Amino acid sequence: MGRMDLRQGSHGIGLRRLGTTAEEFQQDLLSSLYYRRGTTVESASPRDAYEALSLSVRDRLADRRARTAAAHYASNPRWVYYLSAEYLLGAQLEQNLLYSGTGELAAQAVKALGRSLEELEDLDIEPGLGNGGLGRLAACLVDSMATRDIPAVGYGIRYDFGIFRQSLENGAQAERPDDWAFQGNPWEFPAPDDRQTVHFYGHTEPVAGSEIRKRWVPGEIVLGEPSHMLVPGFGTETVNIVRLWRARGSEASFDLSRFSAGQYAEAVQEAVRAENISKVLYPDDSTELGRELRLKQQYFLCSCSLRDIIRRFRLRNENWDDFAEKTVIQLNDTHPTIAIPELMRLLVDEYEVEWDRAWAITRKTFAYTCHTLLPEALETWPVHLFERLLPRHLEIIYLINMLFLREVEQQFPGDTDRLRRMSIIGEGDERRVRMAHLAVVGTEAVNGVAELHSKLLRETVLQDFAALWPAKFQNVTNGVSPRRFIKLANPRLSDLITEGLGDDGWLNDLERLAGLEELAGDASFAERWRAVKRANKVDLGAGDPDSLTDVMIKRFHEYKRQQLKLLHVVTMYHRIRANPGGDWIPRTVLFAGKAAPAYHAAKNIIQLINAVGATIAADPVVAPYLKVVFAENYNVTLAEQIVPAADLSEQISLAGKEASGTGNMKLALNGAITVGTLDGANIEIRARVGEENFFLFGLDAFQAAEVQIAGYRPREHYDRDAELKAAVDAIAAGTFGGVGREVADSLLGWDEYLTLADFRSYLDAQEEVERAWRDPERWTRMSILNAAHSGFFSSDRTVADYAARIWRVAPVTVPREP
Ligand code: OX2
Repeated sequence: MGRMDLRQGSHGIGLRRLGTTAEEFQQDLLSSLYYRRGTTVESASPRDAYEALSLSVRDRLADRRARTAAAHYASNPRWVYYLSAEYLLGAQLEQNLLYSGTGELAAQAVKALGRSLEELEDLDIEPGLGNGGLGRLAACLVDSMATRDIPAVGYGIRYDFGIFRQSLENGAQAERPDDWAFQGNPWEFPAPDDRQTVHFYGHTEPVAGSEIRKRWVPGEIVLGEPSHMLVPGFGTETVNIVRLWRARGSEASFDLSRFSAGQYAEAVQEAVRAENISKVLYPDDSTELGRELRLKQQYFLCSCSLRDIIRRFRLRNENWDDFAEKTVIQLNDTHPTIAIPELMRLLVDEYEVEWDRAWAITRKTFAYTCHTLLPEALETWPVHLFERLLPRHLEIIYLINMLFLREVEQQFPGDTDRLRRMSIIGEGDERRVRMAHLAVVGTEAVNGVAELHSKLLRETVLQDFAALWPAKFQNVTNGVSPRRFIKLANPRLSDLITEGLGDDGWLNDLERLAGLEELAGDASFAERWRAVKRANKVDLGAGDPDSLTDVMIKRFHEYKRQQLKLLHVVTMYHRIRANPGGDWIPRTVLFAGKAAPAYHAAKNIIQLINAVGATIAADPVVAPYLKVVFAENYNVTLAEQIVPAADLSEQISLAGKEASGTGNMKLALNGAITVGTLDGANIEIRARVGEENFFLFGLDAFQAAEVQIAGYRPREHYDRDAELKAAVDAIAAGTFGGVGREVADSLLGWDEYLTLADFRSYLDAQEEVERAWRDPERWTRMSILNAAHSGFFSSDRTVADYAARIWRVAPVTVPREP
């Protein structure tokens, strides 16, 4: 009661204004140190100083957060709820200093504590609650939603352990747990009052007087406790939140009598089982138990979030018919798809809404973003697993499927093959629930993440659905946050751009980078552009700053083809050895990325890269020209260091496999030139920066499919191309170490992603790269034009697209401080 009034400020109690001078900030910092850390200037540890600073910065955003909540409450707007199993938010301190405009004040204030800002920033550990592009996209989108004043909440899981920490042991990937919040997380607000109860297992019972409604008698009850992190907008007052759920055992899960009897492990076993749900990001799913835990996580996220969404809806609304008007729930890939039957269950079983009405509401509420075309990435769950874990949801899915297939049958009478293809239940050796089908059936809009990807979704994987509902399918090309990936990552370039364009308005209106085009021909501007790149390379320290810095930074996966880059490196090595006096261009080839712990082939490639790198480093003939660096533990923070220093951006996936890519955008924005295939968003990058400013090679998606259909024989390429043969032979012979044989066998045996087919074309493109590099004026011009024409790839544009075409939401302006 009081809570609501306070938010509206009707009690007339205003917040004490936080100061804007260095002295006032210093006062706040001291209060944080004394009152919230309970220590003193004399005895403060670096950690104390970091926490006190973070809390003081957080306060400045919390202020705006309170005003945002009040404005949202008052306007009862249509909300966007983003459901995602992953968020890669990146380090928070640097971001929040920027977004709260307190960087200068903070730098001065920490000096008074005898500390430097840089030193404290090093203590700011990023929450690694995601794997790769999908998780970082979620973070960029919430950033841009706040920047565009869209009322939004991002929902996710607060994993105790994020993505593993990667290190190299004898060149091979080793994994250690990422206990990211071990020392606490000053950016998080716990909200135990908003905890939710989640059910698992058990059985269902009929409800007297209803044929449809059921009562679910659960076999396990778990609590979901939320905490939230602030998501400030840039250049605006809005501060949204990301709300993360953590699993806990209920009070009843601790067995006191067993504890008293000395059975300590047994006494807590139920609580441990509950807490395991949010223990790790993507537990290994190579076992049945692992798969069950993943589905449990997914349901946990969806059940908690939906109840929270409904709670929020009911603060200002009563009629269920308004629900879809006030709510749009975006599913980030199939992981949260179980939210669809869960909303049906809540409406039908708990709120007694009639089935057809509930289904109409549900379908209108959800939208689904698909991020892949790889069949193995489209999730399916065994029916028997569902039956055991979520018995009521399986019943609901069956009913949804039956009604859906009836709809198909009406459109395409007698087409049983089509019914079989489209069914939500796949009939094979084992019956499985196809989550992507459920996601298409239960949503109002489905989108891919780049033009080509969306087209291939319509024409291949989801072809039957596109025939049934053509208007449902859309494209929304991905984007990245220019704040994080230029302003924070590359302050030198930001300053130069701001100077060149006259002001920093480009930071939330990125198309304004086009103004750099004029400056591309200005010799002194170009000179400074080059100097920025060089200084960034010196900072990175990966290799000679005058060498061509060639970067491939992304998850390790065979479709992304790090092995193709490796074949190129081995070929350069052979060439230099054969002609040591040649006019070679010095290159630093930098790899970074993690392989899934159970993905043996990808781990082999990592190991081989390091073996090749070591051989080259030890070779006095080759080492002056070629260096291979593997940067360990790739994460957002490391990306922010590498991206500004890159000259060449490797985007060399087999065409038709990379849904979009977003690293490609970050690198182009920072003036790296792409060598790439016609895949994902590369196509759109090339169209914008101009084909003369992009090094294209390889088969296109159509040709790649044709090659596969005609029966691909990698050996034909190997037999025909002496340099390719030499590279593969050297790898196979163990010239660089033990795992070479396995990698070579896979390349010659089946080469699923046509590495050998694209090899020669890739080498030709690399020659073009070297021709351009030999002409520094030309290279710098290309680099400037890449940045100038990458404005489209701001996630602000992506969010504007979603808002206009899928969400149909309007911004809500948050008033400034009175
Ligand atoms: C990734 C895609 O592989 C990548 O191409 C895309 O840029 C990114 O999502 C953001 O859309 N898991 N991660 C992805 O897809 C899946 C599935």
